[in-house]
Amino acid sequence: MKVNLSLIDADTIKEYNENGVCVVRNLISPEWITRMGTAVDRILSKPAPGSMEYTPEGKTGRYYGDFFVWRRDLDFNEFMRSQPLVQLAAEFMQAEQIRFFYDQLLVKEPQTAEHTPLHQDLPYWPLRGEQIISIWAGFDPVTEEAGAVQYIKGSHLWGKFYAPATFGKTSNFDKIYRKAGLEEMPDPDGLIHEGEMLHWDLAPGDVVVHHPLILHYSKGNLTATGRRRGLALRYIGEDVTWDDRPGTFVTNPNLAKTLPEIHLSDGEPLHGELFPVVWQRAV
Ligand SMILES: O=C(O)CCC(=O)C(=O)O
Repeated sequence: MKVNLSLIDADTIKEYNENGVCVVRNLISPEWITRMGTAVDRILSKPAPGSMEYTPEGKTGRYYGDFFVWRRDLDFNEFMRSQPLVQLAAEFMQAEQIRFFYDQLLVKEPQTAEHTPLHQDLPYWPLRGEQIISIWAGFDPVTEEAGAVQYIKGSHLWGKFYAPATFGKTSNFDKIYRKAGLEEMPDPDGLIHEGEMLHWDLAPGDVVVHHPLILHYSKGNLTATGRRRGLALRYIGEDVTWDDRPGTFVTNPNLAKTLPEIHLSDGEPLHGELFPVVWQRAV
């Protein structure tokens, strides 16, 4: 082990390697939960260019998506750099150095019907490498009825790399993703039906850690009043390089115009202020 385990044990890493996902309880302090709840509401009240409203107009609820929020909000910035999160990423990936790839805010307000489609994350991303991890944190209690993310156990090992699915019909991402020319997922509903699904009820403070190739989705939030404010934090280790293939999410012009120009060539390790180093192994 390069990184000593203090937040998880070797069995948790084994479970993650086999299943592609696992839960870590009680990671985030109540102070951070309160602070981030307020920060999320601030973002929701002032959507920015590049943010997404996935719920069609006139429908109940709200499915809101946003990317790279840390760049415009100090609380998000400090949260993604906070000790338990970066330490957890380092322990799972056994990395020398951790960079932050991006954060993705995924809020489903009560009575939101929209599902998150079944997908793998890596086909959306301009990345190659093994040391890539997502930590999904909720700032409300999360249940299946409120839209807990559900995972097909072990699907990260299927050797599949399916075309990205767009989260919302008007997001403009579909045109981009078609450029990737990847294999379409044959029958998402069938895969969900036949697969062994994993999900957890979460208390604020719990997080779910998932592999970039695991198939996952979520239903709407059908509760009357329970919010589901989730934030997916993506961390990478030193083995990750830039993949310049077409059709990744950063090439969406709506998003690209909110980001600094990216000067990374194919095969290059990530660097620069857009992907900051957030943890370094002590020598
Ligand atoms: O929060 C959701 O509904 C989906 C989350 C997700 O797709 C992710 O974290 O990669």
